[in-house]
Amino acid sequence: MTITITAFERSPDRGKGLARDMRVRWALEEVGQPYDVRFLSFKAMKEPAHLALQPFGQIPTYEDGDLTLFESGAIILHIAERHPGLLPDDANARARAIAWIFAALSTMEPVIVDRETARYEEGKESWYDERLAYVEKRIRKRLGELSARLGDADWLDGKFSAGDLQMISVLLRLQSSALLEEYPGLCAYIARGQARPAYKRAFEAQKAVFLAISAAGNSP
Ligand code: GTB
Repeated sequence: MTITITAFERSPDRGKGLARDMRVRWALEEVGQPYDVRFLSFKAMKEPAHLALQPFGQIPTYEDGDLTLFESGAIILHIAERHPGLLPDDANARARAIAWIFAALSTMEPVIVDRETARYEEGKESWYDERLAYVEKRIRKRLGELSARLGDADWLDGKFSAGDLQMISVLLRLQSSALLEEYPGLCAYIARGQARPAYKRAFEAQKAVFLAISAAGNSP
């Protein structure tokens, strides 16, 4: 049975690959697993059929036979554990790669998402610029620490792993800001991830959805 994931019918990122289905697509491409995508409108995401799969009414989800998963981190860990290619065989190296998945999601992503939330929800407030300065200070702290750990290495711990996939996906959320430019080592790290054939296939697949909608005169 083919794996099915869910994605936005009309992604607000207009094909930039920033929604979290991109991470799942990338992981599936890395391990060579074919997949189908069920596209959801914002309305359908909040209806009972989807809420039964994803209690928060979000994408992505993952269905494979009788297994349904939500949370992109759990999905990527599952894919990496189920198929060779994204986690090392050595038990300790494997544990460290998994630690990097968690670091991406629970240490890096919250401060990065805080910047987006501040812009959407507080961007018009008189104190927004001051708040943004604090938010960006927290992001710089984490980027500096991550950059120091990565150093001159290609990947976070030996070979490319699901930890790098998750970390690069999280860092890409900063693409629209100038913050990343202050960390050339991280820019090169992201570029290495984006140069992977699996990343490119995943990116083109999600972009094709936006292009098809635009061609039909239905720009998101
Ligand atoms: N913790 C969950 C996971 O990792 O799976 C979070 C899932 C999540 O945030 N999903 C978002 C969603 O469904 C899409 S990815 N949002 C709709 C809703 O909550 O009602 C987040 C996202 C959305 C849009 C952009 N963008 O336009 O650039 C980037 C990222």
